[in-house]
Amino acid sequence: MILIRLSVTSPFVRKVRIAVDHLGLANRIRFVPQEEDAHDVMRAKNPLNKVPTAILEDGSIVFDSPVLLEMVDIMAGGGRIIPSDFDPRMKALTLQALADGILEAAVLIGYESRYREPHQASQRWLDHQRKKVDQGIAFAQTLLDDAPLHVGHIALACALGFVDVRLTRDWRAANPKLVTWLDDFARRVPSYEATRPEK
Ligand SMILES: N[C@@H](CCC(=O)N[C@@H](CS)C(=O)NCC(=O)O)C(=O)O
Repeated sequence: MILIRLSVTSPFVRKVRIAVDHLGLANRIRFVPQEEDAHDVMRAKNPLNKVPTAILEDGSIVFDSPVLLEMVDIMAGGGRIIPSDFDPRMKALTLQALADGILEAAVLIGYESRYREPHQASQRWLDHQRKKVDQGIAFAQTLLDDAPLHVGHIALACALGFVDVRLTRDWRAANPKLVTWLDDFARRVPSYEATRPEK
């Protein structure tokens, strides 16, 4: 059994939870709840100290979320959520990279107040990261496709969900196509609602 430390608030872990559910791999991967790893021993296996990190059956460590999505895709036979052909593969991976970039910026905005004293907070730095979030979301709207569910879709849905919960930034008014897309995603992928973190 492969172990992954569960964090109900991490959008990067959410990506993996959705992929595992979609690919029917719940019997091969266990998300370990925080109570079973109160001292964060599993996270510490990753020298970057980040989740998601997986511990394989032989004890080896695999991270980060794009790599784990590749891992579960291969476990499910390959070509399931990462298309095999060049064009659709590049599109899916680029959308995933964009969504992950939005997430990294959003996470850094949160860390500004978590890890720095209020008087140290830099408005210039926060604006720099917010610009990435806003520009990233606007660009994502131009990359939408009708392809079967892939890693780009999963990452984008998790990024928008995280912006809603953590930044309370109104991306909807300027991006109506994305609103429709996300509603449709939530309908098609039941694990999206099931993994929604509380505000
Ligand atoms: N690029 C990584 C990002 C993972 C990440 O930033 N996870 C956050 C939680 S949402 C974390 O563990 N942060 C702790 C830290 O940065 O020290 C991925 O895609 O998995």
